[in-house]
Amino acid sequence: MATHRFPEGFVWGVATSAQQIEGSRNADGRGDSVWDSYALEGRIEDGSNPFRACDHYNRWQDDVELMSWLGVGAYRFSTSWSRIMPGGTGPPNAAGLDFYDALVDGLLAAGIEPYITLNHWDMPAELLEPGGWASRETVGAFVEYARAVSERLGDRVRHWATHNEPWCVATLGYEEGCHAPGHTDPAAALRAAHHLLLSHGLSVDAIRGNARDAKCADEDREAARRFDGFFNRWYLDPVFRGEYPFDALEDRARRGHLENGRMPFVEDGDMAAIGVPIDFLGVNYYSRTAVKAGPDGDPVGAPLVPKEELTEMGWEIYPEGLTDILVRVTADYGPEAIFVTENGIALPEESDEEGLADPRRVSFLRDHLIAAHRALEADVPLKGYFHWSLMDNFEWGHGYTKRFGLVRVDFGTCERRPKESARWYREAIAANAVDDASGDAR
Ligand code: IFM
Repeated sequence: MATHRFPEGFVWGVATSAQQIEGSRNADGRGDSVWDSYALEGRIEDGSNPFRACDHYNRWQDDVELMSWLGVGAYRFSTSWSRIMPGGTGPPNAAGLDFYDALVDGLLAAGIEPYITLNHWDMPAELLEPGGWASRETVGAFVEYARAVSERLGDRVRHWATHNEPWCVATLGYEEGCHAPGHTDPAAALRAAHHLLLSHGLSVDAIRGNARDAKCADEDREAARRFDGFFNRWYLDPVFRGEYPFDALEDRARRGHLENGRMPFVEDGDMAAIGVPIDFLGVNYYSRTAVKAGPDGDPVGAPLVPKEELTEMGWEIYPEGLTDILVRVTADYGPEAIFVTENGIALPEESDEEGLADPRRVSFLRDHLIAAHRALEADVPLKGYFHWSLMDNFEWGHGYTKRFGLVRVDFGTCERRPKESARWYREAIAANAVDDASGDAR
């Protein structure tokens, strides 16, 4: 049995997001978010809504205690944009800021470092009026929001991320329509992507000012390039190289997604603003995607032969991909530091009497941590790992049908109970190491 020991100071964490756990929809001046409106339109698979979720807004102290018990050194959460800027613009809602102020203090008192994400998809519903992310006005609104949060919390929070998985916001929200706001307009999705990038670049200064411190045939290879161009490089190239990937731009032009062959919404100075140097890159990894060339050469899903049963999301379990992506982004973009900001698995409700046995999550965790360790051995500047998620929560369009938590949540009573995986993770954190055979479920 080999033991994979992590470096001194490696950050062990768990992650959540505001809309997925907080609930308290209209408490203390909070306004509706685009996801509240989307749920009200009846767009969630199980007919549910995030209005109560895990009731974290009222139970955050219990959740900090849970994290202390786990032994994590860090907690990645998001601030709710619509709690802080209820109408999208105007003065911040003091009660909203107070909530996060108390949470940050509670975390720090427990020795847990807060890692904040400003946009984990819950934009104020009012901002849809001018077009949501498809409108340049949203850029300014986001910068103001980033300023307000960092002004209040920047004296204690050192780690800030602007947007979580911007591809999901732009493509799923504005092109494919399966995420809020549910639009299906590829040109709007390109605008949304640009405004997300620009608001990232323009808010970095505001935050810094406030915060301390398989072998493929050629056509399949071509399809993979196209997929990667829009899924990954469309966001990474502007941030690290100050330009959109030329090949991906040509693909979009060919598909008629540009406006008269151009992107008129890119203004002078935008790309320099987007390319402002960053301190760390957050990588969210769940699975790999295999594509092949469709009839027109564009990427379509390719069949895979998974080694084991797919997850509840229908995703393959492929730990090797975590090593690959970490090594690749290091080689291609040379980030100063990388965190795995999300990695996790949705499983069916546990069938044992207690409802707490989740052996597949244990082996998933173990295998992905070993994959992360391999990346460290390959000189990837990996500084920490955040498991998604601390607890079962509202999984967007799927409602409460997908459970990602280390901690089980009874959605009737909101009672929390650590699953076996939480106990396993706790031991790995305490040892700062993972053994190959530990928790073997197969
Ligand atoms: O729950 C989501 C999270 O909000 C963003 N990343 C993927 C997770 C699982 O689908």
